[in-house]
Amino acid sequence: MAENLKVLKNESVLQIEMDEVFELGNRIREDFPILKRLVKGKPFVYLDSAATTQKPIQVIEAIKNYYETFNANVHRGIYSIAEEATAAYEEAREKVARFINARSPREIIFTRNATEAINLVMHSWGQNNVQRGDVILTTEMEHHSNLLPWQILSKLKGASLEFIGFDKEGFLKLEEFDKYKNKSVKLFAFTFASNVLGTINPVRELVKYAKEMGAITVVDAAQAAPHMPIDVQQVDCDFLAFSGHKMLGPMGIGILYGKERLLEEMEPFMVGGEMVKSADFRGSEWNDIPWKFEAGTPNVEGAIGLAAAIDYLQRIGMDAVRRHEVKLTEYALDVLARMDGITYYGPSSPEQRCGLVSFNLKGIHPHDIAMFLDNEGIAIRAGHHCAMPLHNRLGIAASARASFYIYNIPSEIDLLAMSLEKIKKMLEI
Ligand code: C6P
Repeated sequence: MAENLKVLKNESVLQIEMDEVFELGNRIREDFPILKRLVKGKPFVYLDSAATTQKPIQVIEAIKNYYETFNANVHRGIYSIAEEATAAYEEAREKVARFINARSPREIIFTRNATEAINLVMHSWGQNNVQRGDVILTTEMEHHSNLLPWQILSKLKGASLEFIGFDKEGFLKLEEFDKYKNKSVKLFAFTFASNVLGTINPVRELVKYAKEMGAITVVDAAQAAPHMPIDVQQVDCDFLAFSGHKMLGPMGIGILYGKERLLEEMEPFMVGGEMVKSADFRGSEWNDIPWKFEAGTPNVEGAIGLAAAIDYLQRIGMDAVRRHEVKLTEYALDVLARMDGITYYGPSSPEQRCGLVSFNLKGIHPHDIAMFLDNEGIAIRAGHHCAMPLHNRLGIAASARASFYIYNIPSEIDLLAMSLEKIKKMLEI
């Protein structure tokens, strides 16, 4: 079926030179078995990678190989396959550390997902460092995962929760930081890239603002780590969270990066097996970092799958991944901007956004758009994308969202555009 999509190249509704984008997308599509299936009898067009990405055969095989040849619990057994499993689990940690240029694998904690990583910071750092009268600062463009934990912490501690707003183009209003210069801001939590607006925030600059205020930084990189090179030493954030399933890896594995000094000082998030050096009936001595934060049997399969995903991405190169998405986004914005009745949200420059476009079509609810598109074999997301306050700020209840990854090609955007035109014709809008 990938063939059908390739053929469309010459029939593009818009003639933009996209050879590089076609080349990467077409070259790797073969690695993704799911992209060969039909949906409703049509070639499957997957435009929901911001929710979760599809998995290449190399990741599926790595997990299968683990279960077929060295499945065992880690850090416990002293027999061969347990040592092999432990080595693979710890190698995955080293790979993640290199992927984001952490100083040491000790700064990498395996969690279930980005959500759990942020909750870990809220419990283990926030509960012991935030006090009555302090300010917890975040932004108006956060996913619920980087908002609700701070709502809870501010209530528990009597701290005030404050927000940096965004302008009409979807950029943070940096001048609003001035208001907080003389306040006791303890923590600034913000998204690297918005899952609705697509905006890529000036992370290095935001970290600098936070430092000037004496606040620690929590960066939600769920929509950034899969899509562009990230260097935590250069960004200089204190914590950074992301999920494996949004970057070709399996579900149930996520990452919390934390600066070693902070992790050393923090109390564990959960307690139980694995995370202690010794225990007696009345007390226990915590394990070293990062294991202090990994209570219970970890997701070994997830770590191994994530390592295979990182290998895959690095073979392509994160710069090439980013270039591919910028071009696809440029193409999508161009196509959508030419259509009557479409409003899209976020920056107009593809260089300042990640590979997703949220939009509305006048006269039709986003859920109906998504249902209609499903009949055409096209998967997009519709709703509030777990960012209800952001949608309130935009003055809308919901949006439709098309999001892209390395396996997408411009002809899929053409199909999206043609199907949207069909909806308009059918509904006479
Ligand atoms: N956004 C989306 O369709 P988890 O669920 O923990 O893997 O990721 C949470 C999360 C945190 N921050 C941002 C910016 C996100 O986009 C997400 C996940 C998906 O937009 C699922 S709601």
